[in-house]
Amino acid sequence: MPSLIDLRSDTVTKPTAAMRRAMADAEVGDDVYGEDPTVNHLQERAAEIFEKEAALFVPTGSMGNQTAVKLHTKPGQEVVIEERGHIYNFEMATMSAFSGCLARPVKSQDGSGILTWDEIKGAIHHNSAYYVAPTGLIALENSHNLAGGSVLTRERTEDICLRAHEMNLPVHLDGARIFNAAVALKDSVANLARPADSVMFCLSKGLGAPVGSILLGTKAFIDEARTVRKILGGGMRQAGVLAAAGLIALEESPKALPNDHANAKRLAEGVAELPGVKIDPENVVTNIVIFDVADTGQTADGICAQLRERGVLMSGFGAAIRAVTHYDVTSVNIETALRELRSVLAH
Ligand code: TLP
Repeated sequence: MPSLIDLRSDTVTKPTAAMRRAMADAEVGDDVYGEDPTVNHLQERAAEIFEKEAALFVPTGSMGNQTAVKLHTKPGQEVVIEERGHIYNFEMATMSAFSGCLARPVKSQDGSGILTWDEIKGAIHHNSAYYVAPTGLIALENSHNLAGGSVLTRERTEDICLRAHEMNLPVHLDGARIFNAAVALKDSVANLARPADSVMFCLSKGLGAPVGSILLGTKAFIDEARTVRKILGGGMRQAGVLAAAGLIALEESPKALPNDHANAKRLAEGVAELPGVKIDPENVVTNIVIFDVADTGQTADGICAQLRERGVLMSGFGAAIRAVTHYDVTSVNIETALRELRSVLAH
């Protein structure tokens, strides 16, 4: 039986041979004492690449994001976020349970998931009546997962952050896939991250590490983030075995992302030709392909179940299906996935 073509997420990648070797050979120490040399090296390299003062290795993107929410806000405040944002939709209700905050979701009027300052401004409560919950944080996402991997340019990020800072509001950037955004925009992750007060990126998505994310910010912010990470149970001891794979992901994997983007584009173009499917391949600029199947006469979950029997995995999200490319997916796999999808939709 040929192996499955797994397009559910870029989180499914298996560590490369080089990552496994590095993990086996990693020098380690107790990271709760700050003594793991490989973790320290990873954090220093990440801070250098992003041109931020300091970085912290965290087990998951969710922990990195929620640590930032905790540090930027006070209980009773609101977090302004695009309505499909991950921090709001897919991190449980952690911003309320852990930070005592309420999400203030905002719809991006052009459907791109990329908010303008005017859209954000309309949702901000600043010097409002005392009985209105004040805004504590603006949360951005680049690339925007549920909006089909759309990207936030450096200029838009700068504009939003500048105006937010004029109102004394911090901005956190969920950059789980910021390396994909940088490739699509032909810009650097440092430029995309610079205006934000804090940034989280994942080593375990398109970059292919088995585990881990990084939170970045000022030295004072990261010192406090270390305490919040411990509160959340994220002090990982000899985490150098994970950081070793993360270092390879950080240094080597960005080079391969253009290939993932080309595969996603090809998939989107093929999918757009199928009857009843709605997607504009022009909007697919990174590694995420989301297409609407409401008019196919079948449900997204039903289509995904049939695809699974044919060895192709995709995820149903309401009336849409998401497929994510990554380094374990080849261009031949994309053609096979398209063939199977075409056949499922013909029944
Ligand atoms: N996203 C996962 C699922 O949770 C949907 C995926 O398969 O795409 N920010 C963004 C933008 C993300 O897409 C994700 C994971 C996270 C944060 C959280 O990262 P983890 O899973 O490491 O907690």
